[in-house]
Amino acid sequence: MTLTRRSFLGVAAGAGALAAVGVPIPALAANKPLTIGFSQVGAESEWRTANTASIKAAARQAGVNLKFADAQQRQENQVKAIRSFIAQRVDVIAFSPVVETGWDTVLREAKAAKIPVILTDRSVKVSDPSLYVSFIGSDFVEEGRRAGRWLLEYDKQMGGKPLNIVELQGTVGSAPATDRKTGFAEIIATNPKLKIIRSQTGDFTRAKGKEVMEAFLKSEGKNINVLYAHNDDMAIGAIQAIEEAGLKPGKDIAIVSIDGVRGAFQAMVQGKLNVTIECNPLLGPTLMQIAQAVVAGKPVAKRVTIEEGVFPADVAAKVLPTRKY
Ligand code: GYE
Repeated sequence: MTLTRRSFLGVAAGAGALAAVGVPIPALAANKPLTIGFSQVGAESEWRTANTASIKAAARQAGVNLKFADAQQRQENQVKAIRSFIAQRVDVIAFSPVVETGWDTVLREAKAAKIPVILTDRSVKVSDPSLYVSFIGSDFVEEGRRAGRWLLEYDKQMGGKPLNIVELQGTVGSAPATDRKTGFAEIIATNPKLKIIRSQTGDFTRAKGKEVMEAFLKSEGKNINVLYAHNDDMAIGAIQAIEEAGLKPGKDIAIVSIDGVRGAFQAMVQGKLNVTIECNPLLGPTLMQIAQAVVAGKPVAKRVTIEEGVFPADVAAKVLPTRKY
């Protein structure tokens, strides 16, 4: 079942989906505060900082006892954190998986311990979908498509000329990197004049975005017309590299990126970034609602998606004061 965040509440109040999930959940003793163990990816981006703040604030507000672990972008740290949550017998385990594969064993351990698992932000590829009860997060393929559609329009405005694109990918093996690449490629394939000439990971960080963009500029120089960055932080790092190479970001090289963080809006106001595709990190309140529903034995949606927009540079100054992250 696919739901938007707005429609989620109605469904949580409905009846009977827990049986479909297949994990028998022990009832919580009345008045005992809910304990959630949360394993976060790391602190690699502005998006992630906002996501962590949202989860911590929502837990406080809901009176949830949150055990928070930062994995520093390493899967092995997440596996350790999940095992430790199992040993501590938390009520719910939630995590944002660094990469998509390699989770079957540890999630089977959680299931054997009868601890429900909720995925936030990023998805996993597992052989048995009953290993998690719900996945709350954005549609990353659609975000990639939105970036691609923006570029088709930009190309029209440029008179339909051929455009050479360089791509800064997110973390290798992560759902947002794989899906944002796929969605973008699907759309630009409809215009043979749009070509990706270089594509490499910048691991979702500013420092690596800058470093990889420097390498692209060294080998391709003025051949580059467009940068597609899988997140705003890498775009912001790349902007610095472009300026240091004596070129104008947003003009000599058009830049499209994803997230919609404050730093991206500031770059757009300065004319250095052309568009950001929104990816909403404020998942905390929804996570708390789903976790509470699960332990109360109420039905929850297997998939909760988030509604998001596209913000081109010409609306940036107006929208910036209203941004919450
Ligand atoms: O786009 C990026 C972060 O998983 C959606 O992770 C998230 C991505 C986000 O590092 O900035």
